[in-house]
Amino acid sequence: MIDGKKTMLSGMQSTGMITLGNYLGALKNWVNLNDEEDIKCFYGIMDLHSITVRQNPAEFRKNARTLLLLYIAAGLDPEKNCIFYQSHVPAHSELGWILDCYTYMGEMNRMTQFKDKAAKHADNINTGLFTYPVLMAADILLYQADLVPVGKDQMQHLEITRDIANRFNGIYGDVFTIPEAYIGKSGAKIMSLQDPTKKMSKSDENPNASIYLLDDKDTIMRKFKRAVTDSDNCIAYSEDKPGIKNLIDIYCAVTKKTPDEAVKDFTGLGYGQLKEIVGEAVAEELAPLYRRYDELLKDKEYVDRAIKNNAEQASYYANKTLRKVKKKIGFTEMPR
Ligand code: AQP
Repeated sequence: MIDGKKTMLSGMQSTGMITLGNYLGALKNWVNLNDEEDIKCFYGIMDLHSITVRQNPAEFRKNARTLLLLYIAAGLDPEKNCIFYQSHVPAHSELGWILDCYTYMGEMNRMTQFKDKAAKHADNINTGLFTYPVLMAADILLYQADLVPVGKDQMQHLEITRDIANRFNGIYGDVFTIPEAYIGKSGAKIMSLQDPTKKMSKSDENPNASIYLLDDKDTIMRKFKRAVTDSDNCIAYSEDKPGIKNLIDIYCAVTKKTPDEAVKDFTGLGYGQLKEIVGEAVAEELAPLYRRYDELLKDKEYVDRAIKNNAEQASYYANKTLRKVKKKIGFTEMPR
């Protein structure tokens, strides 16, 4: 709790240009929270997490800035929300290390995301990738978050955060708030346009697999036109038709219709027309975001001021928790 409000923390890694999946599955839900007066929201650019995979320095810096601008362009007001770069708040790394010492190897060994990512990056299975959930626990616990919006894929990480926090509280008393999962209004999971059995991911090497938030309308339409479907040309919402189901899910997330209503809209149409309608709906949804992003790009002073103010605000809350943790453990305070 901060100032009598519940606290919520979320974020994204700056590992590439964010996709329609990140937007519909996370960012759009965060924007909806703008109206919840009784929740104090922290949104991180999770750049420390991003280096578990090797990044090109110039691109990495650019991706992080673009991600921040897109948070704001999508509607997160930096006056009302605390939007910060994780690396601007050293308390994340510091608490991450401390919590490493309160986490067991066996617990990390069970994390399925580690297994998936290790398989994907077999040439770089670093210890950061292994202890990633501990840093995530530090992110959440530093802000005494009551709520964490999570998709199914992140549930295991929230569980481990709760376990670590309970263990620490068990030894030292009530230090950390135990966070709960926050299930947003739409939990759409968007799949790759080229392989609808795989989720759409910003680090996918095939650019046709994802719609990026800054794609122009022609590119959006072209990517939807090429989307992989099946050959029976019958529009139905079914697990057996993952390509078509994905297009309908995207359409529903954008138009707020239910799958049944959507299927009715598409009665009598072929796949080509379906792809065109979904493409149009997505292009229309993203157009204002693109315009706002362009304005922000020209207003460096405003953005830089927001970054600085919010980093200071995040540091204030994070350091408060970190001081408490260090005191409880028994670290010696530096003489004033
Ligand atoms: N395809 C998706 N559909 C719905 N939601 C999604 N999210 C990610 N992909 C989809 C949600 O977006 C947020 C950002 O998560 P992240 O950047 O921390 O990492 P991620 O989940 O690993 O996202 P990516 O795009 O797949 O990144 P890379 O390619 O770097 O691994 C989370 O809330 C996530 O649920």
